[in-house]
Amino acid sequence: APSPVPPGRRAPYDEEWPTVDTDRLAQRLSAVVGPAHVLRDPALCASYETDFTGRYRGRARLVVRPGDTAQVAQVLRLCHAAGVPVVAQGGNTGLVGASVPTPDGGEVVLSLRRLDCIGDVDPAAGQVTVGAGVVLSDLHRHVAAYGLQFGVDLAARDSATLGGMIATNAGGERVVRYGTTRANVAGLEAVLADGTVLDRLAGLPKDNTGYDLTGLLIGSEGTLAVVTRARLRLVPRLPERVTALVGLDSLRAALDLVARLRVLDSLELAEFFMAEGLALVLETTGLPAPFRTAYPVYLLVECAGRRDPAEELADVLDGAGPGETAVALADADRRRLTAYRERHTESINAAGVPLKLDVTLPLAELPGFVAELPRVLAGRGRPYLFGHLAEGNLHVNLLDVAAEDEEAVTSAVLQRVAAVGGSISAEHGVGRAKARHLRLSRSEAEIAVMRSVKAALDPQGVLNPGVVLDG
Ligand code: 2HG
Ligand code: ZN
Repeated sequence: APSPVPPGRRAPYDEEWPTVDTDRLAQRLSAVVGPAHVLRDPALCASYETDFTGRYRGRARLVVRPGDTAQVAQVLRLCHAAGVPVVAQGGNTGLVGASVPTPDGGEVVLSLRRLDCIGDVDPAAGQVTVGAGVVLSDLHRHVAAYGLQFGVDLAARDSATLGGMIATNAGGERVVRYGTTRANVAGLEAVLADGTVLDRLAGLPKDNTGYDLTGLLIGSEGTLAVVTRARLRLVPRLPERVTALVGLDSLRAALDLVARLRVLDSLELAEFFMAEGLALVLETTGLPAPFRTAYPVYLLVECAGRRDPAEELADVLDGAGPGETAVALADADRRRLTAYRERHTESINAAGVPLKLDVTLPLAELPGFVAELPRVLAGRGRPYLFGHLAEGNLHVNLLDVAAEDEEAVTSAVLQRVAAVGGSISAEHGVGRAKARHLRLSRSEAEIAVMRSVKAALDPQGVLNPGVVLDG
């Protein structure tokens, strides 16, 4: 039945759609993707409507699952004509509410998961073309056979899709060596709100022909276009790998160690977590404690090279000061050490619905920020801190924040981050979670430019309204 346009939304502007008629839209979409790929049954839509922390929940007008770029273009053309907002979704592992619908926004969820083709690796170029729905761990497996690897890796590798990683410019664990997703994408194919396809898949390493559209779309969180395919840069797969876990007395000691590790060209990862987080991980997962003693801070380090990097890592760790070190070379042992860090997210989730604040701090400010945090929180919520220490990327997870305190706590923490020169979103994006705080990290002039870009690419405002830019 025709439904009224929700408050705050533009009316459908195409004469063909005097009101948003969901039945009719569903019919038209079914003709494009096949009826099996238009979901309206609440039970089938449910997994597309809630983010994986359970914090962001909405109701989709319907879920549509196109199978290729041409279908994505037709889906967008129809939604655009009907004035219906569209939320693009990949593996739905995002943490800022940018890939799920809102409770009453009437969004169509556009799932890209069926775009899961992985092309042949081009060994001469060191590149591969993938569909937006390819899952990261499938990509890792596919390219390994060519002696290559994709530089970006993260704990959600078994669900996160490349399209979502590109939309959020995902960082993850190996940024210290390979950079964020942006540095590892050579080109894109994407569909604009009105169904226009942009093809920048050639992946030419040198191509200075005007504005960098690929760079613009990376990290745009589904607000400027929908990524359908990507040309990815690959890096040599390094066969010799060593992982170490170090227990330390303080964050300052961990940072001193990072400074000494940075001189190693084999350094791939330097991650940290703290005593409270480890205790929760042990309790949830049943893993044995890594050391007999508990330490305030733990640093997880990985080095990789053509030649065994274990010796050079040992040389640096020997000077790490008081604490203990566990070193692993075999894959299974390395995975065990990594699990203490990677299983933080699920362990925190098992204990409740966390308030997640993903921030970057200048490294010199990090210990001071952490020491200040109890004063900033003033007893509101239990903090669990972990993250990517080499980049100063702190995942501030807070459990048990009362609903009425969430806004004040978020503001207080993000203001503190901005005051010491950090960023209010390191790698998870702005999403809906931080749209109203964007001014803390971006100037009025920058936000005005961002609004102009949004208006130019999506003049009807149908792509992910309320994400990145509020209102
Ligand atoms: C990670 O580093 C992810 O594991 C998730 O970015 C962080 O759960 C989080 O807050
Ligand atoms: Zn992270």
